[in-house]
Amino acid sequence: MSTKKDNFSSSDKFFMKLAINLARSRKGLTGDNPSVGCVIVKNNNIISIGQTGINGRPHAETNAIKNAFQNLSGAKMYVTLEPCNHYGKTPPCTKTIIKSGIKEVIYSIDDIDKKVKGKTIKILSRNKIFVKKGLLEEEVKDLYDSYRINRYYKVPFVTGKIAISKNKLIYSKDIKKITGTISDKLTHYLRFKNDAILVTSQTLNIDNPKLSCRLKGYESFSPKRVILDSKLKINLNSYIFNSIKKNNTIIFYNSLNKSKLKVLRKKGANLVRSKLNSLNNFNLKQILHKLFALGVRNLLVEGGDKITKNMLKERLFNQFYLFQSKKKLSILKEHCFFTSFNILKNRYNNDFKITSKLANDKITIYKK
Ligand code: AOF
Ligand code: ZN
Repeated sequence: MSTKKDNFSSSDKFFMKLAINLARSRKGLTGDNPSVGCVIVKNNNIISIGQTGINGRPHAETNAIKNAFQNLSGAKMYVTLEPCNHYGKTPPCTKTIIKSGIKEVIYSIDDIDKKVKGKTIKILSRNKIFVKKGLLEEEVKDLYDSYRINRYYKVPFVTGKIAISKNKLIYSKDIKKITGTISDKLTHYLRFKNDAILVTSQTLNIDNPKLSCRLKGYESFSPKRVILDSKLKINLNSYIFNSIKKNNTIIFYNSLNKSKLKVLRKKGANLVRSKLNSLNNFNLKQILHKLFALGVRNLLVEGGDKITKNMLKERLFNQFYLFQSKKKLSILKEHCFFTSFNILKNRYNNDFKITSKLANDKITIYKK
């Protein structure tokens, strides 16, 4: 049945929602390419589904067409993004769709890639395939937030994350954990969904973190480690130093410590010399552009107080996860306060904010 407002039926919405879920579940894992979801329906029954492949290929439509367990002639395809119509690293999906016998395509929004944008309707219509677009646009636009940031600004989509105690501490010596085990799972999920994770050498030397994804079965999706280490202070006994492998660690530095550079190079770290500003800090925007050039599309910053504050001030977070525990930490020991609570609240004052409870912790997601 069609709703008056947008000419799409409730079953159209149902199938597109499924396509959106397929795309969402792979979001962050498709490298350069947007994560697309695709559902193929015949006589109102789902006969196939597809997602963009890990690292971006094959495309969702190709996967769905290949996976179909019935003849596709006369079928209807639902897809979150305009199917591509060009030869990139893979052939055009339009070609595969035309060949398959599918007779109707409903997609949500146009691709922003100039090679593709807006041409698909003409190509498919010319081949007698009926095409409609615009279904669940708002949800799909939100799905492609990182794709837009990547393509328009040539920087990674940046997620910030910090955990604070009831008395707003992010650290107190000898106490490793602030949040509970369920929150940890969310942290590891964020690591799974980002292709790189950034910390400063200060955090690295104090916490000796692993920075890996430790969700069972997803360990191989651990992000690349990015360390901001202007003076090359990284501790050579740290876990991160000892687990450097080719292509898993990028270190930004500004130091002439040749012996340390040699050790790090020998271990396989990707060393990037970068300028400091008058306050002896890196230019964070430059770092983001460099990371993009190195292939990073989704960056998680699990920083300490200073880097978090600087990134907030420069409006570099696209979204921010604040974990608040009910625990109070001791201020009698060496400790560190989170000093950006007000900046965070003010920065996102008029934007999207959602708060939920995870066991004893409160998680607030702020988003532009
Ligand atoms: C689709 N379905 O699942 C995705 C698309 O180099 P290629 O051949 O992989 O093409 C890359 C472009 O394809 C990319 O810039 C984007 O416009 C589109 N992504 N298109 O039909 C998909 N991921
Ligand atoms: Zn395609």
